Amino acid sequence: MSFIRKPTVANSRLPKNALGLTRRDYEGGMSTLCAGCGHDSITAALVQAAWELELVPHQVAKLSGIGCSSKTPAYFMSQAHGVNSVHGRMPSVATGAGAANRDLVCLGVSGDGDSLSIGFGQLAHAMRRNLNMAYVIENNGVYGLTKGQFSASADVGSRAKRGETNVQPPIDPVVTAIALGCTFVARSFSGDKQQLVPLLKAAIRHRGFALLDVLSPCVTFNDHEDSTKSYAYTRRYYHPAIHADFVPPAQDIKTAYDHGEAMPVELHDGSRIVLRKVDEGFDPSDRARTIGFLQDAAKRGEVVTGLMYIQPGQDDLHDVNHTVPGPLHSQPYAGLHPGADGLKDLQRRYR
Ligand SMILES: Cc1ncc(C[n+]2csc(CCOP(=O)(O)OP(=O)(O)O)c2C)c(N)n1
Ligand code: SF4
Repeated sequence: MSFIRKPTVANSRLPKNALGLTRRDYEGGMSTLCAGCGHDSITAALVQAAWELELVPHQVAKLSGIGCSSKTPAYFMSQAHGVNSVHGRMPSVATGAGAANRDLVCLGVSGDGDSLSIGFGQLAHAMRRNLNMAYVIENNGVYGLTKGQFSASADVGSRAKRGETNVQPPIDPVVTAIALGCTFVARSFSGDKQQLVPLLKAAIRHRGFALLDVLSPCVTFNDHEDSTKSYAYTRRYYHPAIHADFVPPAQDIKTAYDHGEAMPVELHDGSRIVLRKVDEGFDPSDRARTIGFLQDAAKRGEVVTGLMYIQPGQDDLHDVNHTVPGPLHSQPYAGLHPGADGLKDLQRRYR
């Protein structure tokens, strides 16, 4: 993983969170991505979200596959655990980490190529199992690292930098995730930190699988006028369907949703995501209507953003499988093996 270590310049005036950590403590190495790449803005939002959530660095696992986007974990929370896995295989690595240590905050960052092409099957099964993780797709419509081929999220008619036109219909990760039963589905834009940070915080606090699709323009291969994943296109057709505020449990929650058409959704730790609907009738708890709403908007070429679907309180992978409470490393040794007699019994059953 290529990164340059950041010089440590101490600034005692930086505000500290309840753990005594500053924002700098949530940063990682210097980015080696192209200047202006949307992925770097998402890194900045991740740093802010992690600092504000007071995440304990050694209790966080950052996971990714392969691609420019999958380099992101090197650029934030350098004190956390990090696995840059194989192309498209991050969900199974995350499943192993999450199954072995249920106390870990699993944070996946990947690309549209990594997630929707080679890794599509893995992603679908992680959602189906309601693995407790936040999964961010840094969606630029191309394979950035391998120099700009169309990915599975490129729109029909979208043109590559060299002029060829994409003819394959795209996979929309948001519609797909809602249809697959994912319990938290949101979309945002790398250039909208105000919307992205609360969505990231809610995704991390959601128990179960949280998918966050973030439009993240590739300035080198896909930021020209024929691209529907460029900064100009996204800014023009950007359509927030919902505004989201994240309210941690310690705050006076009531004042945050006193006015207007607001819908507070309580997450398992008592924090809330307060949703203000921009679109009349949009309800992020109505799966079928949300899919119809998104498909109509897609026909108009709109990029709809916000929390698209949420179903809190569902059983996650541990609840469904009745796993032991606590991480495996804290289990008494005797409970981790069957003992000599138990092993003989087991062998007898296979004879
Ligand atoms: C098994 C395998 N196939 C192909 C590659 C080559 N490869 C590396 S990154 C990548 C695409 C990454 O695209 P995306 O996930 O969209 O990320 P981006 O670089 O655009 O952020 C490909 C095809 C690989 N590393 N491994
Ligand atoms: S090639 Fe594209 S995706 Fe990769 S770092 Fe450069 S701008 Fe970002």
